[in-house]
Amino acid sequence: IKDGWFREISHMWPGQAMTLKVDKVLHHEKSKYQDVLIFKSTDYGTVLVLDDVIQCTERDEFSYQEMITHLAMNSHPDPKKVLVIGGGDGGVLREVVKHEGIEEAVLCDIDEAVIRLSKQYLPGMSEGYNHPKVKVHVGDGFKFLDDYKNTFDVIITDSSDPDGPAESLFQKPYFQLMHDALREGGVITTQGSENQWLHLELITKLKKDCKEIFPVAEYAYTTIPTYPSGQIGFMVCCKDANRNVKVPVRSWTKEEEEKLCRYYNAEIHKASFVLPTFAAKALQ
Ligand code: AAT
Repeated sequence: IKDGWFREISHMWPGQAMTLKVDKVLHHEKSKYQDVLIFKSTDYGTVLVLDDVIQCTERDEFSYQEMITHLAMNSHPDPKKVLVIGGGDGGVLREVVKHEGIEEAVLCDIDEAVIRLSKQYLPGMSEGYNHPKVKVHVGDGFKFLDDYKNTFDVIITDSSDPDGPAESLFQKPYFQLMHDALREGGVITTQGSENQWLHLELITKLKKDCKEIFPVAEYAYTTIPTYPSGQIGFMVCCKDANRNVKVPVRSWTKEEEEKLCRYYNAEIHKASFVLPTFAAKALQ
């Protein structure tokens, strides 16, 4: 923070930086794994920052949390057991429990500080923790997954960027672990290493790795002002070769959609897989 502005400077997005005006710093600590900063911004509500990278702001988080969750959940005919890796703010859990058929939603985040501080400073996201079907585990997602085979219907990896404690969650062995932890017909979504403007090479490699493990592996994206270049991508993969994840297999009515979600709807589910020519070509 300099002169009342937070600047998100990182080698992961060379020569550019999102800048948010700070109203007040609410909390700052070094956890076991990362530097945790929470501040109140002038126009984006409360902001969570890990190792100098914006994780979420109250104003636009729903775009990311709804899309990463419902792209997976609505690509499964009847998800009962759901696993969230990362997602310590609780926002993805909040979205998962909107699906009434679920029997269990497990969250595994590496950092208890993110969970503790989100409960204190981000009530609109951490409300996800209050649901009776939610279970929380603090630990490394890679290690956690290794203990589960043939268990989950949906796995959502809401992780920080590849530079830091989440590095292993972007590599091929992790996708194999997720594949093996899924039951038949299972679906995953992951934070797809940022976006088309910045990381086309990384995304191309990620998609190729996924394709070698899952019969279905597609790239989708959403718009979000406070992530680098205003968008972020997802890998959406399925164990069932005959499933088309680009079209929801379940959907809410228009009225339900408007009540439950502010960004996601059945039309944007389909549209989020449509890529501009330069990106489509690279990912072919
Ligand atoms: N919900 C949107 C915010 C995130 S949160 C990313 C979470 O991943 C953090 O809570 C962090 O503690 C957790 N995490 C990091 N590494 C691991 C790991 N190895 N195992 C389990 N959890 C982990 C995503 C922000 C995207 C940023 C885009 N620039």
